[in-house]
Amino acid sequence: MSTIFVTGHRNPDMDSIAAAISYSALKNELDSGNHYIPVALGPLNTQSHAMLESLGLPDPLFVKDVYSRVSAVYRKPTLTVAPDDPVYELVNMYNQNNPSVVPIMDGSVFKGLLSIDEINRYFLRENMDSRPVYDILLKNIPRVIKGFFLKKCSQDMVHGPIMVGAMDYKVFCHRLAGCPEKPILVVGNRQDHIRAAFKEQLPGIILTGMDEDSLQSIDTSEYDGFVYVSHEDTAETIRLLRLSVAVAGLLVRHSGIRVTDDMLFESAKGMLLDSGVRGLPVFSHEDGSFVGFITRRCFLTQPRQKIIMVDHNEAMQSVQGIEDAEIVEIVDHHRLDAPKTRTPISIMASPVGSTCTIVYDQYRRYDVAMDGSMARLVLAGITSDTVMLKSPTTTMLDRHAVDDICSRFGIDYEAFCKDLFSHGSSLSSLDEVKAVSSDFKIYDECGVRFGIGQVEVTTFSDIGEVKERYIRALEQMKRTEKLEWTMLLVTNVMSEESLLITTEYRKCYKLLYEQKEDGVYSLPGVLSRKKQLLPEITRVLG
Ligand SMILES: [Mn+2]
Repeated sequence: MSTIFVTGHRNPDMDSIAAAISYSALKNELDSGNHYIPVALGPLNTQSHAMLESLGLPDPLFVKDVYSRVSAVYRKPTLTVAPDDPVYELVNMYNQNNPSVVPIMDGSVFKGLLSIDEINRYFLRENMDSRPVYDILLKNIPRVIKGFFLKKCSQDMVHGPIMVGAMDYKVFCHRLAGCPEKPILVVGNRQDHIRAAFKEQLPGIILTGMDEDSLQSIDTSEYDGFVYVSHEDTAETIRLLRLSVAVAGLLVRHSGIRVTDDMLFESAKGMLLDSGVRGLPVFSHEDGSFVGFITRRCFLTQPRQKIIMVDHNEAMQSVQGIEDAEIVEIVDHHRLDAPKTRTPISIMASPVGSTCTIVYDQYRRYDVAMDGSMARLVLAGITSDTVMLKSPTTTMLDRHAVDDICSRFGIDYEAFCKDLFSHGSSLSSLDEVKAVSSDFKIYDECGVRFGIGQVEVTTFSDIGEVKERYIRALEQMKRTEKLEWTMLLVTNVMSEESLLITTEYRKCYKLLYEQKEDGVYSLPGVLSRKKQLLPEITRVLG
């Protein structure tokens, strides 16, 4: 079961939002093996927001990017050890489960990561030239060696090499005297040896092969070290004693490499490979807490977010990190300039007036019934993109889809349009800076850099009272973008005409449009910036 994002383009319009939601619904109906989620790459415009609200539909999920991150690959630990745990337990974990790494946790605090390398290093270090010296936690001895304490000492930990008292008493005394460090003694039932060890105040004595009677005769009153009675034989006692060292002692200090769960897949992979260790701990980017670890195995395959592109097909217009994603389908009505895909995919592209028209056709093709809100949403997408079927991009298929939806759901199309565009509002209700900048395009023609914004309204009646502040916003835009000329095409979608608000420019007098007042021209029948206004501007500049 994969989660597949269905996304429209950046700066989403009504068609993108409606297509993402209605196509997700269709796909969820057709394919129960995956979960399709409509997403938006930015804030919704007022039209889309109002439409979703009136239909009682939730806003699509906002997605910032789809880069592959550590969060998708790191492992949560199933096995952990405490700093004091004996190496014996760690070795058993490796024998039973062969984990890649095992975190040392002091309660909920992360202390370090252990791997088979640290265990190997411990045994290698132990078998170097010089006689090994051990730090042995008293509490670990009964955890590893079957037996009991005859006497505990005041310290929690003892330090020293291990020595066996198997030799002749005189030799033993001589050896003991020659020891640079007092040893932990492992000895059988040899009363002379034991008394000498007490006298020398060795850090600890482990007795092997003792019966009850012999134990009775041992007087520990003058001795400061510990006495442990092992139920194992001497060889086994020594083997286990070496494994009762605490795992914290195995830890090697790391170089301070810090991996967080929001890190990019490729950079974390590089960090792990460069580090030369088997695993690196991963911390939450939010609160810094330890969440898990990464090993090489985590990077064998890159997890890719599956996405369906609707109402666009170019990477530039799509979600950030699309290069990391897997495009599984495209549903669109724009020119084709799609990214290369790794596997064959479905592309439903057609030069119709809106992507929602293609979605409508897909519902018909698979014989899936639209419910009332999905039908109205699709209708809104078609209506918005074709400007109520008036735009030159409108095709028979768009008209047919509108007719069919309206008749099946008893929708009064004129009233529907009025309602949809009523949220386009008037110039006085808009913020002039946002109105100028939200859909602003910069052009360079005949050596002149200029910009044209476009905004949709349902009335021009307030132009007189707002003209000055819109011109000020255009002047500001001209300065910030270092342009020579800035304009705002104010389109009345109800009456199919536009006004052009413009900054002062020496060639304005050449415009063929009727000047209504200073800086405002009337453009009857003009709806498209690209197809209608731009050619006139280019002519004036030429
Ligand atoms: Mn569209």
